[in-house]
Amino acid sequence: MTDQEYRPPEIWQWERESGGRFATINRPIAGATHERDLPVGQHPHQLYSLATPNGVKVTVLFEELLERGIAEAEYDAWSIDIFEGQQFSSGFVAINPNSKIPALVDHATPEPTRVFESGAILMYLAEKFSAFLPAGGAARAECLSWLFWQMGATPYLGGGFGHFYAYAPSKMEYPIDRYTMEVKRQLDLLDRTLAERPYIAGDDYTIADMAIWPWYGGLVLHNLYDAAVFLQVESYTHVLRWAREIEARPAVRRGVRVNRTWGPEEERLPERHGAADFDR
Ligand SMILES: N[C@@H](CCC(=O)N[C@@H](CS)C(=O)NCC(=O)O)C(=O)O
Repeated sequence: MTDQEYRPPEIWQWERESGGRFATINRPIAGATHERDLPVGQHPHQLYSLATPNGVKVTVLFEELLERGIAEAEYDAWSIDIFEGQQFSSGFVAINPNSKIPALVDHATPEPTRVFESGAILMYLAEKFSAFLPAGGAARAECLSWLFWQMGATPYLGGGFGHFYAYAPSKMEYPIDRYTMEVKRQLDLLDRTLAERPYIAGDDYTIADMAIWPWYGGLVLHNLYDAAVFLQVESYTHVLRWAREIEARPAVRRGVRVNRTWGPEEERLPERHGAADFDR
């Protein structure tokens, strides 16, 4: 039977051998699979993450805060191997019941505060340190609008386009067409916006840029999903300009390395516990 001829059964059954890159970690049930506590370091902020685009958003913000001289933003970053199922440990599920990186625990509060969902973490830290998020009015509304745009839009890029174009065990025209259309619309939206302003929410670099850059910067600069030619990313010139400028920031160059467990040895930093770790 080809994919086009698939007829869903009356009741869906969990087919463990369904194939695809995420077949080993995808499950239809939430909750922990095994007992294991998380390590805790010395800094107020304990981050449990991986250098995927969603993880990089947060490590870039931490490094930007430190770059501004905000020493209270020091953090320990522990890597969670999502392909080994570490997001399903009892310790991780206790801080993120949704079992996805990134997750943060702030030990500087009277009781430890857990924060999950990258957008919530960016907002929590930006509010805590009054940085990279305008204090009020239209500027704050614009920044949060784009932050939440990223959280809602990018699943069409990652879970939709990336999954069917790059990861699915067989290529199907219908979903690839549907998600390519949407991703190109998103890139055009960003391009038109960045034609009129230096940063996504206006004149200032904010957590909206930090949320959007790892995904759409990855597409236009680093051939994410091996799709640069397919999507003709070179045509989005304003996105390219913005992405290159952000990538050149020292804090961003550090942030992308944190919790990176793959790629060239000199770009990896599986755990980060202090500024000196980058020199090793
Ligand atoms: N909306 C979430 C998405 C996080 C997410 O999808 N994380 C992925 C890695 S980029 C993950 O942990 N996947 C593991 C899994 O699905 O089991 C956020 O922005 O924090």
